[in-house]
Amino acid sequence: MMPVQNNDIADIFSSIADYLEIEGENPFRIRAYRNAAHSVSGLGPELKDMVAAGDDLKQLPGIGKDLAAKIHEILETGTAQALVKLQKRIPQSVIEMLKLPNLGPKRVRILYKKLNIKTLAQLAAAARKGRISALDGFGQKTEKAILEAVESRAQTQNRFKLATVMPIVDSLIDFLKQVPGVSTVAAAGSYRRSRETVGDLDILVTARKNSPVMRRFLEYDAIDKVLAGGTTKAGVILRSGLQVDVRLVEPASFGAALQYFTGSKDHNIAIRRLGQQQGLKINEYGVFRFEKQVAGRTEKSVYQALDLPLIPPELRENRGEIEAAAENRLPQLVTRKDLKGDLHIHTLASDGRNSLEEMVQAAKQQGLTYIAVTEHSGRLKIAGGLGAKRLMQQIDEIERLNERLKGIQILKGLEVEILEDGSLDLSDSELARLDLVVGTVHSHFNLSLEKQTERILRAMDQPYFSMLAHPTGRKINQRKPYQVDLTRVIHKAAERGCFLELNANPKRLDLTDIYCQMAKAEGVLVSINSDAHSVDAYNDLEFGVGQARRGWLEKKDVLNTRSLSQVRKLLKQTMGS
Ligand code: DGT
Ligand code: CA
Ligand code: CA
Repeated sequence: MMPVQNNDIADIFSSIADYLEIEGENPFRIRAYRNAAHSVSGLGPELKDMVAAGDDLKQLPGIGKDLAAKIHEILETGTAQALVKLQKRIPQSVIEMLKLPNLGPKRVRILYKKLNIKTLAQLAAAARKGRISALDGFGQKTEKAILEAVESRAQTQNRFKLATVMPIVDSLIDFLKQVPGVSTVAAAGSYRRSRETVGDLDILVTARKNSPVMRRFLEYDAIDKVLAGGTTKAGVILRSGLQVDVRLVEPASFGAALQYFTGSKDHNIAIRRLGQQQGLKINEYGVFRFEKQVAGRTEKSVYQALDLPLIPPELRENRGEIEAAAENRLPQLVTRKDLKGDLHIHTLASDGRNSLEEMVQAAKQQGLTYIAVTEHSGRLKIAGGLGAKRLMQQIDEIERLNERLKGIQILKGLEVEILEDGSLDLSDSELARLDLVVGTVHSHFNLSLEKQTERILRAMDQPYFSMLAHPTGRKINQRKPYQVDLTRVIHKAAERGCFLELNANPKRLDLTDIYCQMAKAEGVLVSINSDAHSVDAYNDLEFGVGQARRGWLEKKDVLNTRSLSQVRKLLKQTMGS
């Protein structure tokens, strides 16, 4: 279990308050949870450290005996039984409605209790029929706003971030593997292709004839609702809201099924057409010539039947991968092991949660040989940004620390604010002592395409500018990218010899696959950075690598696959020119 942070505890308390409010509980109890959430999230020290030191939590504002006990419970188990019980009573999809701009718990309660609305789809249907404006406290304006909000979210919001799905997949696969008679369990679909979001999960199973696997799947603990339960195919919705389809396939067809259900659909259509040209029929059961199965036990055999090498799942989008495979020029995609360093991390000095030494040791354990410390610059006050004075202190500290370090070195960096006019938050003479400058847009997201692009290009033209962090600022399902012409940004990076970040945080995954491909085509190196704010965030590098692979990037296309001395040399060219 990952260490529980104060924010996790605060989230659990606010969730409990939301659920209680939807249930129509006593307002005092609801307020107690809201106050506690507020108190915990504003607390300086971590509760886990306070508990370890034996502090009495009841001394904290808004925390009585009951809530103190719940904090202990959350620290020990990662959750509160009170919340688990509520989650069993009220579907997750009802809670989803709270995320709409016009709906708080009071209104969701009315919709749920009076109209029995449990999902966004039911909500939209009721709004279209005018049933919502007929309720007390909802006017026609609200009804229209709700409908618009549901519809604008419909396309993206019911997709789950890859990182959210990963632990769910791991637990489910573990569960299925335990069922007697099961031999193989594999995840297919967009999940296997490492798409940044997953619509539903597709799982394939092979098992002995009399295995109870399909029956046992329906008893899986995390299921909210069974949609269909057959002997070879079942579909359910988990309490998280994620739909899962499980298919039982014959071992002789496993490879064909894996190929088919991995998709993408466009890739499959192209593959099937190629088969037809060679007199082969390809479907989820196998590859057939005149009704005789000629391949399909393994996925490799399916591609082999077409005279193709196995195509990595991340490339299967029908974007030229089949032609590349036919001409034997598939890229050797970058892997996590290829990464030698991380060029964007934070520590306690700005808004990170671990000390510099902790971040260094954790990086070393991850097999990295260098990290660049890149705190926020002074202008970003909410993130404890560093002005020139504190930056110089940190530089001194890093230089001292580097002398003692073995097997890893720290590069001196800064995540510097790009100001509205494209200038940087610190002066050239202040930036000159650094090894790299990572430029970032954290403000004025709403500029026009032309203005935003000009602003960023001007920043890239500054004499000290190494890399553009999270180039579009988007947060998946949460914040749209700001308007920026990345084609021009990539041209500029090529011209200036600077770099683009692929931010590996699974909420960002910014650069996207298409622009990775474009950067590669222009010879611009991409740096896969964790943007870690804590020691466990280095694990996110894996998601960045997944996205890079979808963007056809090879080891040579990625800056931080280079050795420390090569990286130093490349970064030096971006400093003071
Ligand atoms: P998702 O779930 O929206 O994130 O995306 P996928 O790619 O997982 O799509 P899904 O779950 O609808 O279907 C899984 C795979 O099954 C898909 O990638 C390719 C295959 N597939 C589904 N429908 C069709 C179809 O009509 N034709 C072909 N050739 N393949 C299909
Ligand atoms: Ca799927
Ligand atoms: Ca599916």
